Amino acid sequence: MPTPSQAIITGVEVLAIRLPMEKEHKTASGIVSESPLVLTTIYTNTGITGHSIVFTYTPIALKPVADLVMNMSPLIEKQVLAPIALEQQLSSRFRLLGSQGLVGMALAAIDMALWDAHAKLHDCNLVQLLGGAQKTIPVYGAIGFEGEKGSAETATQLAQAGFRGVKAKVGYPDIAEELRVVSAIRNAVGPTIDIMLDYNQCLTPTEAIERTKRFNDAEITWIEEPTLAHDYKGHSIVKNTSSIPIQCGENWWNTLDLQHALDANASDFVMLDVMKIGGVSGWLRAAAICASHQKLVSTHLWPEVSAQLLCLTPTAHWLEYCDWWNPLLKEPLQIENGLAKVGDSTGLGMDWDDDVAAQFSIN
Ligand code: SMN
Ligand code: MG
Repeated sequence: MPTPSQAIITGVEVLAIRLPMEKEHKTASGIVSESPLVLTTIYTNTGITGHSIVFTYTPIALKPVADLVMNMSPLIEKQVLAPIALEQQLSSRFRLLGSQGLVGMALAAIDMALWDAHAKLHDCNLVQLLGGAQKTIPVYGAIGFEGEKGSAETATQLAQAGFRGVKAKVGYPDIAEELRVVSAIRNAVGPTIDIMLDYNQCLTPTEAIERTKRFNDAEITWIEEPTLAHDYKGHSIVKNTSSIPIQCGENWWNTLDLQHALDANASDFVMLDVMKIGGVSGWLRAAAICASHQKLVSTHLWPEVSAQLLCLTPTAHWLEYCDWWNPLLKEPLQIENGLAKVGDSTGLGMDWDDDVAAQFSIN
């Protein structure tokens, strides 16, 4: 068998699936009612394969992203399995077209599958591969746009399940209702559990300034994406007037968006999305930038690989829990006592059950 440094990529396979969700996720900017997922497998001459999963938010983008990943296959076939080198090669290859949006999703699918194969070749997970160790990572659960009663009920369930925090979708048309939702959540979870609020970009900066003032006594850990994700100046104006920290980042594409947002002083905290930031390679660069700016880093979706990445992130903060893909995964993230526990299995934690994938495949 070839040694890990002699591993050669022999092929790529892609499966597009539409995984149903147990409960739809309502936000101020739309409802997520299913998970359109692209499942990528990278084959090597060692017999080891790499897996990754990317989420396209809407089924409209599912087939195009799957096709893009497949079309990228000739660019990596017959090459040595070296994730960092290949990421640099691919990103220069896409400079003319650009590497955000659907292309960015496909590049992240390739990058994560390469890292998965690389870790498996070394018979370890990503944390072990890169010399990290298990950290204490508090986990919060999500409350959708569910009104006063629904939000309080979900908050109670999350608190009973041991989550250390709860994040509620907000952006209600009536601010009085919004304040009632937040106080119902506080009553439900008690004083020791953190509460975060997520506007999903639905306010203007002026509205955001008005609303954030109203929460001053509510002990809110952060206010997320109050205005458009790429309006860094708008976010910095809100941040400068808010006594509650501002959280942004889930919609930043690649490390240059992060750099521009930090240059504009747009956010107190940073929340990275492993797909949009550029896979594992992009995350590692982003983690270094955040460390040098002393910015606390939380995660967005992908709890399994994100828990591993937080163990490698000097300024690790919170892990966002999301169970949408659990029916597909062989080993969903374990949470003990409200803390994320990185398992002993090899790779990134994205291995799927073939029968479930086949059941929901659109290929
Ligand atoms: C979110 C995630 C996925 C889909 C819609 C909204 C959200 C979050 O903003 O923070 O998890
Ligand atoms: Mg969010």
